[in-house]
Amino acid sequence: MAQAFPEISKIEYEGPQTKNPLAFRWYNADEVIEGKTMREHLRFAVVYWHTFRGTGSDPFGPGTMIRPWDDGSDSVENAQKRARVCFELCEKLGAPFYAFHDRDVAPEGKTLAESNKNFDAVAKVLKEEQQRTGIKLLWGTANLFSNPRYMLGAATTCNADVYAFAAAQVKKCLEVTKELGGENYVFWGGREGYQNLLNTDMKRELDHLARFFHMAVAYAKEIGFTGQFLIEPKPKEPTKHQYDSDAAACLNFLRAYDLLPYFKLNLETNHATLAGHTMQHELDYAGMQGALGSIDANTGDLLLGWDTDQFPTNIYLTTEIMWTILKWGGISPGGVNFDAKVRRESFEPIDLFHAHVGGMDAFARGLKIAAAIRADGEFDKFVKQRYSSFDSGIGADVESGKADFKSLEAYILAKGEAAPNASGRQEMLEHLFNRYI
Ligand code: XLS
Ligand code: NI
Ligand code: NI
Repeated sequence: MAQAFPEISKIEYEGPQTKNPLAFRWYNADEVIEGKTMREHLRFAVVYWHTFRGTGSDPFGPGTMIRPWDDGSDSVENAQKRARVCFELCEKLGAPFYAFHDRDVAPEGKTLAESNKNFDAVAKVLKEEQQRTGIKLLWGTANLFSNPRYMLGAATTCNADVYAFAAAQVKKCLEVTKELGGENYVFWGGREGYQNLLNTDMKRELDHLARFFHMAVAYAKEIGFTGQFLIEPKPKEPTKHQYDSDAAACLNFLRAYDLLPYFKLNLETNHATLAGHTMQHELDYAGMQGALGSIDANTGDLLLGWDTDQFPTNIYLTTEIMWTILKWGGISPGGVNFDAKVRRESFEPIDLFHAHVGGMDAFARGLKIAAAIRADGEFDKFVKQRYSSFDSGIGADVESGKADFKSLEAYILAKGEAAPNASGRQEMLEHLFNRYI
């Protein structure tokens, strides 16, 4: 097949001084940081849906993207051709992974059987290309939200037939993900949520969702799929109340339904923003519970209230993310997955390269800065000192469980007043952070 991007050769690391926009200034795949290469830390993945199926349409106008390799048809041949282009892009970027929904890679047929056949025909090409290039599948997922049958949800629908259809679709997607050696499998909530409690039995819907996940766990076991299951929180869009609203809500749901041992979280920056959290908050919350699985690397626009899925370029953001990921010991077998789209005005094929190179470099730089922050240890020292009243005496009694309300009361009665507080020094710390940037 002729190349889709003939004018672009493999993107190389040229160092911070380069003026070449299609070279890495920071992402040096083999460079070792804290004992691992950048490639191993970052595990970059290209997403199929935005990058190969995004048209640039918005509610006010049709698509704008120029994609010369795509004949715009829904044929299996066109889907297979597109699959090969995906690998050309990943290879030239040096991205070791990709991720897909079942319906992005292969056209949906008139029946489930036909859809499965189409999926197999494209999976065959994906497998060939994986073998040819060594590029791997970070995760697969089923699209349980685009087809109108899922208008009321999939695993939380009130229509048992739709529920069964969704189960069958996930079953097939698990099989294909296993066949392709996928290292994870993602559930993003799609239309699992509600618009109005007047027509919704929330308890019943959540019970059904939990049953669905238990069935997925059982089937994975049955077929020997050992990839990590991930849930991707998002608070709204498309429904007003998405059940998997944020890290805390997901972990509570998983714990309540005995699913915690089988799942971790795939956290996305733009979803954290919509939830009214920072990405760092979401990562730290998941990390402290041993549930930090993977990230969808993108960014929103604070002036727009929806999931704009832009490519991340903000060094503060990538530093905070990588700092927290390092803190909790990394994300493997997860990765840094660019769930991001070029904007509709960036319609040329080369924009796909500019977007990914910029995103990869921003994360590489964030990783380097985060490692420098950790090596100096100034923040750690400050935080440790801040809690030092719990290292000995009455504080240590609290942490060890020795203290109770009576002993704490006796302690304060004897002392008369608490020791004075120390300044939080936020401005000093923000200024210190800038020193590393
Ligand atoms: C949508 C989600 C979606 C998932 C995969 O907002 O980010 O793209 O990552 O289903
Ligand atoms: Ni996502
Ligand atoms: Ni998203």
